[in-house]
Amino acid sequence: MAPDPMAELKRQAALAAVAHVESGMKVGLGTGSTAFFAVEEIGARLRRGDLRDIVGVPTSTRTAEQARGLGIPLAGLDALDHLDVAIDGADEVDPRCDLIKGGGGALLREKAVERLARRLYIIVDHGKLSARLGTHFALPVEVVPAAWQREAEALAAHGCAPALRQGAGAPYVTDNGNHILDCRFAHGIADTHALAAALDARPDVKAHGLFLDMATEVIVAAPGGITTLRPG
Ligand code: A5P
Repeated sequence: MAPDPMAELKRQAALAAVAHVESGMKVGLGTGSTAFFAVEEIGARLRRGDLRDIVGVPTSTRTAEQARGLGIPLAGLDALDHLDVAIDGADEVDPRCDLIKGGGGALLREKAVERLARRLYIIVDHGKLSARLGTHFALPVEVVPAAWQREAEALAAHGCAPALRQGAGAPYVTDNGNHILDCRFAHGIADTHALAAALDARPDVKAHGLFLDMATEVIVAAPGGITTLRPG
């Protein structure tokens, strides 16, 4: 089968991020098709003996299963007060290195894990870059299931069209038992910090996909090679 060029870009970005992982580190393990390659590479380096004494903190049940299958020792968030690094993908990245995440539904744990990381490496292909967040990707907002309609109305007041994410014939349920509203903004999100503050203040919003001021580096893979973006 011919290699998938997009998968190859994701793999290259993942390898560049895993190069920052050293023996003895506590590592946040992201979720998604790009983070998958990073987890695979950490497993391979452990098997070869190039890395030792790694503790991984997974951001989803999917990633936990993958990491277990590769023999990566895991810990829960409760067991640690910080992580040395975390590596994860993103759905959209702006020039400030702010992100939309949560396309894979793992946003709540991703944010909880990645907040504890001293360095957060975001790995993307060049198609994820955007002048303004929300232009290309709907913003995922994780809400308490019983309150989804009220939350959808409140979100619409911010100028977006929220849609309840569907799974197999029923609303999608996250690892935390919540639903997701995917919020499409016709012209992108004008003020990401104001929107994040408004969402953070709503008790029935359990997480949102705006990851602001969190990435240390964004590693971007394009056909011409790898570039690294830094905030500021
Ligand atoms: C998972 O909830 C997401 O935040 C992913 O990290 C993000 O959607 C990127 O996924 P891909 O690498 O599959 O595009």
